[in-house]
Amino acid sequence: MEGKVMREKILQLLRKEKDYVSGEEIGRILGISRSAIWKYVNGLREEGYNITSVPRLGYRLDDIPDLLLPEEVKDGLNTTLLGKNIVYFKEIDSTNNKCKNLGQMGSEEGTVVVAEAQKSGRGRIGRYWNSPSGMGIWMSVLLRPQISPMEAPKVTLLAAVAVTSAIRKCTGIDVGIKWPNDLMVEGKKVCGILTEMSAEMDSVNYIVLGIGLNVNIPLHQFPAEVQETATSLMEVKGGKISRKLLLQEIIRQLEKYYFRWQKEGIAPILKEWRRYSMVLNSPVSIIERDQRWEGIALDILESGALIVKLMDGTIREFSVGEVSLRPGNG
Ligand code: BT5
Repeated sequence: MEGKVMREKILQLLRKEKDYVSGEEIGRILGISRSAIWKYVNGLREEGYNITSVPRLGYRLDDIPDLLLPEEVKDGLNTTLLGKNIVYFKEIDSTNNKCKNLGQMGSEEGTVVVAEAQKSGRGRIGRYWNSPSGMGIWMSVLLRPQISPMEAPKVTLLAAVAVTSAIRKCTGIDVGIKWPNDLMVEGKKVCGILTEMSAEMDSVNYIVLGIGLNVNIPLHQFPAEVQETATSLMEVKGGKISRKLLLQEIIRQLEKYYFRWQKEGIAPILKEWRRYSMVLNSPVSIIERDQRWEGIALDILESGALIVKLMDGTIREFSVGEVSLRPGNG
C-alpha cells in the first residue's frame, strides 16, 4: 500500500477508536510491521497530531492539529462539488495565483486551494493582503460558471453572503457586508474577497474566487498600517475559533449559494445581501480614481453596481472596479 494511503488508514483507526489501539491490532488490520507503524505515527506527530504511545497499550490520538489539512477538512464536509478536490500548502505566494494555474491546466470545478500562509497575498489593484501562518483562512475556489464576463461580479456578491452566513452560523458574530468586497465587524475589516477571471469576449473560462479571512490573528500582529482598520474574529469573540470548522462551513455555504444562483438567479441572493449590508441607507463617500463623491447609498443592482443619491440630489451608479468606499462625512 502506498505510504500516503497507509498514513490515512492509521489515522482513521486512531480517530475511530477514541482510546488506545495496540500496535499489534493496527499491524494485523493493515498488514504492516510495528516499526512501520512507529514510522507513520512519528510522521503524523511531525504534522502536528498529538499521539500518545504507551508500551503494551498502544497508540491514542489526543489532539488533531489546527491545520487545514485536506483530509481534516473533507471529514464530514458533505458537499457535492466544492471541496471534493482540496489542494493544500503550508506556504505559497498566493492561493489565487495557484488556483489560476490550476484553472489554466483544466482542473475540475470546485477545486479549493488553501494555504496556512501566503508570502504575497494580494488585494485588488496590486494591494497586498497580510496572511500570517496558521491564523487565518486564505483560500481560493475554482469555478466554471457558464456566464458572460459581465456577470462575474455576481460571484463576489454571492461569496459575501455565503461567508457572512458561515461566520454567523459558526461564531454568532454580527458580521456585515461593505460594498463591494469587504466583510466588517465593529467597523473593522475581517475579510476581503478577490474575484478574478479568465474570459473570452462573451464567455468565462474560469473564475478564481479568493477569500482572506482573519480568524485567530491577535491585534498586535497586524501590520502597523492596518492596525486601526483591521480585526480578527478571535479579537471580537475573545477566544480562538476552529479554522477547520469555519472553513468547512464556508465551503458548504459557498456551494449552497452557488447552486442557488444557477437555479434561481441572483435576485434571492441580493435580498440577503441587502439584509447584511452595512452601507445601504447610510451616508457614503466613494473614491473613484482621483474623484470623491458624497451621498447616501440607496441600493445594489444585479450587476453589482451601487446606486448612490449624491448631495446635489442626482442619482449615480458606481460599478465595481477601482473604487473604495468609506462611511460618509469622513
Ligand atoms: C481585498 O482587497 O480585500 C481582497 C483580499 C483577498 C485576499 C485573498 S487571501 C486568498 C486569496 N489569495 C490572494 O492572493 N488573495 C486572496 P482590497 O479591497 O484591495 O484590500 C486590500 C487592503 O486591505 C490593503 O491595502 C490593506 O490596507 C488592507 N489589508 C491587508 N491585509 C489585511 C488583512 N489581513 N485584514 C484586513 N485588512 C487588510
